[in-house]
Order: sequence, then C-alpha cells, then structure tokens
Amino acid sequence: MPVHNADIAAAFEEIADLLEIQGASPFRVRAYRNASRTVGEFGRDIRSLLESGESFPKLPGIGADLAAKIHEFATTGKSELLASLRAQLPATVTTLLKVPGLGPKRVKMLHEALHVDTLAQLSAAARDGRIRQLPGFGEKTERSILDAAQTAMSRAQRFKLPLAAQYVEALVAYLKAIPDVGQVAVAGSFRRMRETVGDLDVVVTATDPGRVMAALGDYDEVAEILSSGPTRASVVLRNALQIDVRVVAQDSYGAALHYFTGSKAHNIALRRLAQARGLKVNEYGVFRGADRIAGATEASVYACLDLPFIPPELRENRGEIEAARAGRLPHLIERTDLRGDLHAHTVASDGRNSLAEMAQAAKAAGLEYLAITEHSQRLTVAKGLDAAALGAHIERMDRLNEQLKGLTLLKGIEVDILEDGSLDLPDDVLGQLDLVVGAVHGQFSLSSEKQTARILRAMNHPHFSILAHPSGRLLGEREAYEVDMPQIIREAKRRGCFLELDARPERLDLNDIYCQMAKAEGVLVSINSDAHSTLDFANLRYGIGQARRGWLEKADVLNTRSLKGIRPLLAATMG
Ligand code: DGT
Ligand code: CA
Ligand code: CA
Repeated sequence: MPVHNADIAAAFEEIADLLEIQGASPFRVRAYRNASRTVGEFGRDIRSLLESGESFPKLPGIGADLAAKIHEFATTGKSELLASLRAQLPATVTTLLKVPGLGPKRVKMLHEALHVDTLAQLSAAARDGRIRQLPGFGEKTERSILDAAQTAMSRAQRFKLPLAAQYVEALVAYLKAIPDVGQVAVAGSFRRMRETVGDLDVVVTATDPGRVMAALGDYDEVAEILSSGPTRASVVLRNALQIDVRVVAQDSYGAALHYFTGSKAHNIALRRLAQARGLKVNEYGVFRGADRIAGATEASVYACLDLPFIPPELRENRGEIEAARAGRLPHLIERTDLRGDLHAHTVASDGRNSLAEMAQAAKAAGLEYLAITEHSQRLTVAKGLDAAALGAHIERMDRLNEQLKGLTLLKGIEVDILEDGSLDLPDDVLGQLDLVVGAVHGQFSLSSEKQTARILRAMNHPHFSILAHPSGRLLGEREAYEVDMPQIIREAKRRGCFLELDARPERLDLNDIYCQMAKAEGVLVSINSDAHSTLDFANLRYGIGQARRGWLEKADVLNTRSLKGIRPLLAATMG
C-alpha cells in the first residue's frame, strides 16, 4: 500500500491523540497536530518526491526530529512511536474522542478510573451511573454521553429491511427526479434481500454525474458526507444509514449493477470463470483484451459466460453458478404464488384488528384463505386463550365464514410448547381445529439437547401442523436458541408436519440456509405473516425474499396450494 500525505497526516493525528490521552506535554501534542496539518496540506506527494530522489522538503514549523519521523512513515508506512503508543493504550480509545463532549482529559480519566476503552463500555458505564461519580462529570453530562455513545455505536449497526426500504424508496424517487438521470437501482445486500443491510448501494445512470453529486449533497435527509468524488459519494442519512452512490454511463449499467449487487463471493467466483475464458469482468463491462463485449445489461454479462440470468437472491456463491451452468437454476417462488396465510392474530389475543378486518385485509392482499391462530392460555402477556375462550372464538369464525365471500378463515391456534414439550391446551380442544401451530415462547436458554427433545416431543403430538418461527431469533435483539435444526427438519419429514418461515422482518425464521435444508429433505415450508394488524400482510414480501434466498420454488411452499389443495394436507397433521 503506497503511503500518501493523507495517511501520514492521519498517523500524526493519532499520535497526537494518544499522547494527549497519556498526558504528554501540550507543546509536544501541538507539534504533532501541526505536523499532521502541514503534511495534509502540502501540495506534493512526499513519498513520490522521496522516491524520485529529491531531498526531504522544507516544511514550515517542522524541525529535524519531526522530519525524520515523517520520512520514516513515508518510506516504510510505519512509525515506531505510533507502534509504541498503541502498545500502551488500546487502539479503540481514540474512537472515544469522536464522542461529542469527550476530550483527551476525560477519555484519560475514563480509561484510568473505569477501564472504559470502547463505545460499548462507555455506554454501559453511563447506563450504570458510574460516570457521574467521576470529578467533573455530572448527571447531565453522563446522560448526553450515553446518547452520543449510542448514536456512535448505531453507525456500526445493521439495519432491518423495512427501515432501509423506507429510506431508500424516498431517495430513489428523489434521484429519479433529477434531469438527465436514467436508471436508479438499489444494489448490494438490499437487492439480494439479505435480512439486514450494512449500507445501501445505489447505481445511477446519468450523462452529467456532477449534477447527481450536487443534488445528493442537497438531499435534506443527508446528515454527513463521508466522501465525494466526480462519480461516487458516500453519505450518512440522519438515521445513521450509510448510502454509497455510483454514477455510471448507460452502457456500463448492467456491469455496474452486477458488480455492486455482489455478493463479493459471487463476483469473485464469476470473475474466475471469466478469466478461464480469457475475459475480464469489472464494474464497467466484460472485456476481451481492450474490447468491451458486454455490460449494458446484467443479462449480457452472464450471457458472455454462457450463463442464464441468476436472480440476485441466489448470488452468494452457494452453488448458484454451478446450477446455472448445468441449467438447473430453481424457478424461485414469487409473492403472487401465495394463496393463503396460516398464522395471524386478532384483538381476541394480542392483535390490533377484528376478525372481519383481518379477513378483509387478507383478501385485499390477494389471499384465498387465512388461518387465525391466537396465542394460548399460558402466554398471559399476549392475552392467550383458554379452552372456553377458544371455543367461543371458533363459533365466531364459523359464523363469519358463512358471510365471507372470496376468503375462508381457517381455525387454528398458536399453542405454546411447554418446557417439557407438551402443548398448552388439551387434545380434545386442539382436535376441533383445522390446524395447530406450535411455538416456543419461553425457556430459550435450555441446552441444545433439551431444547431439541422439547420440540421433537411437541411435533409428535397427535395434533401438530406447523412449527412456528423455529429458531426463535429476533434480529438485533435475541440470538436463536440452541437447537439441532437438521434433526428437527428430518423429524418434520418423518412426522409429516411443516415448518414456518415467519415473514416478520425481525424474525425471518426459518432463515435461508434452513429453508434450503428443508427443501432438500422434502419438508414443505409455510410462509406466514404472523400478522398482528391488517398492515402486516405487507411483510409477506420479506418472507418471499428469504424463501428465494433459500432456493424455494412454488412447490416447496405449503401455502401456495389452493384452499382445496391444502385442506387434506392440514387434515393429515390433525390425527
Ligand atoms: P452489506 O452492505 O454489509 O449489507 O453487504 P453488501 O453485499 O451490500 O456489501 P458492500 O456494501 O460492502 O458492497 C456492495 C457490493 O460491492 C458487494 O456485494 C460486492 C461489491 N464489492 C465490494 N467490495 C468488493 C470487492 O472487494 N471485490 C468484489 N469483487 N466486489 C466487491
Ligand atoms: Ca451494502
Ligand atoms: Ca457499500
């Protein structure tokens, strides 16, 4: 890695920070800060100048000692002083300096008195009320430090899809309205429908890139511009979401879209394939020698390699290139393939809408049937139903079914799987239903053996149709519980029951890998909204995204069956 003036400047800035935190003399600290600025602003590249045999330049305010250190860094990319400072203090402490309100003195005190070296430790100390006890830090300071630390940490956070979608849709509309902008596409992990995104990658075609860059700077959601060049920029929105924008010419659009869609692993594998044929693939096109032979569309990029178009959700280098070569790419499921939804709640438990409202919304979402699956009695926080309440609910559903046109309610329950693997309602009560959805809602920390045995026992119950959100994860909040999922999948096959892909964006559970495993074992997956309001049917699209990442086709998904087709499949699980 060649060293540029900016790298030297950054190293000297870090030296100054670390010296200051250590309590070095202010004169010494200032000397390094000044050197950093001087080098950063110096008009000629110091490394190139030394390489070309010129003598070290005269820099204002920089004596022999500093000049030697600059020389050392410019020629070796290393600094002995910086290395020794980093050995004395953890490198993360300088990130604390970026928190508004924290200068070197305070960082030093936090490091020495509370052993706080990272943002996470900082926010924990603030939350525990340990910071206010230090001299010079009041309760108010502590609170503002907590806020600032959390904002800084959320920078590194991944975003769930709906939040990213909301912001990116507005940005895409804004970019499309710029004169002479052609296409605007969101690439990256968002296009591959990963369950969370680190940042968003937007590809724009335009004849005047400068105009796009200027407009982006004017966008009122932009809180910070991280970098900006003639055809690319990285900005941070007010909600801390980072957006990378690239402007390309129309005839590179397909190649750029392909490159920035990734995944990196897919791109690398594809490039290797191209190399074997004497071709080069990059974000500008496909090249044979100096000739560009494709790049305007993604399909043209694949066609050069004799491959069909590979859907973005499959581009993880998990066998999609081999499948494409062999002509065996799956025909992935689409949202319009769904005929019903087998998991939803109403006001009878913890939902927000009535039976009639949910039925109407399901019909408006293009569905033909909707299973109502309230919680069971043990889940008191969710107003779970006991046997009597469920009986009354069944009657209400029967009555409503007589009036409904174009949509049928299926009668179900989301019954709790108790710690020993028994179900939370008696057999004779469950036996009156069209389907039983079983779910784990507590005792998440059992050993893998116990958790697996618990779930297998529940699945072997005479009435058991679908295992809801099988891993229990809540993205960004709770890890999946420990469980032997391959064994559960095999047992579902043997038992003849189904696994849910819960489409709520914080669940997306089963995940893509386990969907693929279920498909391989021949276990049907049910893509369910787990709706708690009429708006939640919109989440089905995230379930479809995850299912596509898991290679699922229409036939692999239970609720692509018509009502007539699904009835016997459900009945078979009900003993
Ligand atoms: P994210 O943002 O962490 O959710 O994941 P991605 O996949 O969106 O990753 P990102 O934003 O770092 O980069 C966007 C795409 O750009 C990535 O999927 C593939 C491409 N890309 C980035 N870096 C490289 C690289 O070093 N080599 C290759 N071949 N492609 C890269
Ligand atoms: Ca990205
Ligand atoms: Ca990116």
